[in-house]
Amino acid sequence: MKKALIIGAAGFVGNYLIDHIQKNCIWSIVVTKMPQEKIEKTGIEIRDLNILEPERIKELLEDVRPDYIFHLAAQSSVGLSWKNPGLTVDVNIKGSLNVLDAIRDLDYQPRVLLIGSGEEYGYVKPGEVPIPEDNVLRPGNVYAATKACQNMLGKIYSQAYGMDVMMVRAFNHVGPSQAPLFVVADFCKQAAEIEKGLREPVIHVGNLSARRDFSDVRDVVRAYTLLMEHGAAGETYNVGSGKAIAIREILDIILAQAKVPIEVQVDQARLRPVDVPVIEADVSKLEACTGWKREIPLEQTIGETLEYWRRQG
Ligand code: A2R
Repeated sequence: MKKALIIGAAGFVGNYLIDHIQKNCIWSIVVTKMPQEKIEKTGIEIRDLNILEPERIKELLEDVRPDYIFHLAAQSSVGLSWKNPGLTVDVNIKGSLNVLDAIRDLDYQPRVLLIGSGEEYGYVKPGEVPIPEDNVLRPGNVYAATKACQNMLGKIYSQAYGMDVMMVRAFNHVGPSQAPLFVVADFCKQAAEIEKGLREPVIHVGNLSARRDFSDVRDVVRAYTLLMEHGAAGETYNVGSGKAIAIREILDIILAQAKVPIEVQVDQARLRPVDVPVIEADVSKLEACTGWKREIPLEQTIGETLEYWRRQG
């Protein structure tokens, strides 16, 4: 039986990746989390790991000896990357390098999937959409720059040391339990609180014209496991829906599903210093390699995310 290691599994995606592997793959699962985090799952082995401690990564890998490594650990918020660029660089670049170096020291070669971001493409020109993997990278924020760097390091380690490292660029993924730092969760939380009478009937929003490529997190983790089985070393794969949608349209879906009338108010504090007008993935490489197709429509994801927030508190 193959053994999968998920580094950084206590986050939003890790939770869904564990569920997907348990239901669909005949793999044993070891996961890592930060010491202060909690993972409430059965049937998996749970370890503590901070990827800024290289010796601990080596000890863990030598002990666990995984066949497959999903590297999810990251400072994953664009907003926080403006406020704390140093931490974002440390975790997303130095932390990922620590993981790669520890894998390089092993006496065998596990398969590795480094999770990057569609944000790496940054300032995309109109003629470049949908964006293929070999598009020029023009990162527009600190988070994006660190993920672009992680991608380059993965490629370099694959070429220079013959390591079995693959990279993905995941576009926006959403679903129940995502932190309200991210736009869909933020809007759904506000809408649910308005329904409960906990706040005035006004949703506070940032830039509504930006177009982004949103997928259900369950479609995204399915792509990750398929790539682990079928992807090629040194390659980068876009993971997204292939269809950009304006944040305004997302908001309209939420307002249509809300049980009470809600007013929309643009809030200056929510406008980021830099924003990129359109990001949309070309997912043909992923589809050709794995046979993956998007399965869950956005309306369903938003409905379930709204339900999740209605159940909170
Ligand atoms: O920041 P925390 O305490 O929530 O922990 C996050 C964890 N993490 C770390 N793990 C090990 N060593 C570190 N130095 C370290 N710093 C942070 O990585 C969190 O539990 C996990 C990432 O989960 P989320 O922030 O919920 O990200 P999500 O949405 O699961 O995204 C997974 C991957 C990331 O690489 C994103 O950049 C990409 O997919 O989109």
